[in-house]
Amino acid sequence: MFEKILIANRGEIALRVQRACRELGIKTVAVHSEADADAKYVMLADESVCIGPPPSQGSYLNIPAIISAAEVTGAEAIHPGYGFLSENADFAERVENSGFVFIGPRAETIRLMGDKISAKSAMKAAGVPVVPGSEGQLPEDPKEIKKLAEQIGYPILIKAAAGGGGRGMRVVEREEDLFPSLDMTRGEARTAFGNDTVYLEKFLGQPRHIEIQVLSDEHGNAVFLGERDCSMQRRHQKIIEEAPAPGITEKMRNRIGESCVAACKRIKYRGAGTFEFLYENGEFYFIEMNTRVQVEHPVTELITGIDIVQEQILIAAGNKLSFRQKDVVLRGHAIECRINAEDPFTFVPSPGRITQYHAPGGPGVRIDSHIYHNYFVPPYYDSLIAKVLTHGATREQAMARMRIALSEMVVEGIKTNIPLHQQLLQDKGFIAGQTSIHYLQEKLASDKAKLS
Ligand code: MV4
Repeated sequence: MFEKILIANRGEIALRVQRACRELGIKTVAVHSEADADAKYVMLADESVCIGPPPSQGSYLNIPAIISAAEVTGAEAIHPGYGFLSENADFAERVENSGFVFIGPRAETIRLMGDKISAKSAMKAAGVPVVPGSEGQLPEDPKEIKKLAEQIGYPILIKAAAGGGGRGMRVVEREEDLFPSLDMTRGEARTAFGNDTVYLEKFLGQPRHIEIQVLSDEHGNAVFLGERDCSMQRRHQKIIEEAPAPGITEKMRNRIGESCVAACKRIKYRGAGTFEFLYENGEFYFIEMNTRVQVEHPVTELITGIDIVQEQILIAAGNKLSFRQKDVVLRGHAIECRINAEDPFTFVPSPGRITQYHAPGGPGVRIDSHIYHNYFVPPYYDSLIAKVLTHGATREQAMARMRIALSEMVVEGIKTNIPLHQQLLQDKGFIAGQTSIHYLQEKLASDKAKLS
């Protein structure tokens, strides 16, 4: 097992990874920007290294500074958390070439999944159901492209191969818009990603976003840990996640989960991973795979009792998974509310000093947060300040516990989206379950219309 791990991240996930290390008896190195010098996870780490100025480009994205920090502290492995360098194949490669273990998949796997066309074909070949569309790159001949679009059937969605997470997409409703839209999407992709490769998919109008969590070791063992429903989002920022996904039967779960496990084995996946699906009319369609730990991983931890971050570390150290699929039992229901430092209805970021902080507690409540009384939320990074999670025997109990937790939570000095969460926990559609990815946007628009 490793003796010392460097955590190449900040905020709540830096603290989360640190706690996993501590439980495994591993020493931790925090790296931080000048803006995070007084952060809780920096104080609590065994060692800390300042790696650069506040903007991420010079610090949390500064590969040489992070590798130097690992060298001077004698860390053996690097945990990238989520965001920042977590899905950067070049970083993973440089970490390993410098003699450290990257806690995540091999660089080549990250690269495979970073290209959405190659990710999709790998998954399709492994028997994972994918969204119907162009297979591989588009043909050169415009007539062929037109024919392909017709076969897929309008509306279609043009996606950039280097996109993902909602960047580089365009819906095409009618054939006459096909080529202008292709030109625009290619141009934007070239500017944004330096890669203008695009592909086509059938556009799904009202899908839900359901994802499967997997763990896969270097000895050919893989398991799935059920699914999460992440449909409650705005502009590709998830705000509430839950597990299990409402309305998904055990039979459907096992079928899709087993296909993900088969894919892990086929590509020799290493570590924790998430298969993202769109779910519509009773069918799952793969869209992307995330090769990192995700923000919402704790909802899965609450219903499985498995510590996903500890498992990532154990797998990276070369261990075999200590349990099998039959040992994975889903218990009850879990919900996560992402608490952001932002205006609850305009979504404008609200950094600044927290002048009062009281965390909720009680049965079935978990708080993952790095904030504290008098903490200054810096303006340079994303606005997530806490994840409030509740677990209950049923979805109703988890929701009731969430209402109580939100009512107990006090964050003053900055604005937060707690009032939005409180509204959503009273919302008939959300309470009924199975809402689509467009639900929140539509609710916000209709609430606004009612006000005027
Ligand atoms: C789609 C789609 C509809 N049809 N693909 C957006 C993020 C990226 N991960 C994939 N995305 C979508 N792909 C087809 N064929 C709708 C979305 C989408 C979406 C997906 C998941 C979560 C939120 C979303 C919000 C808008 C659009």
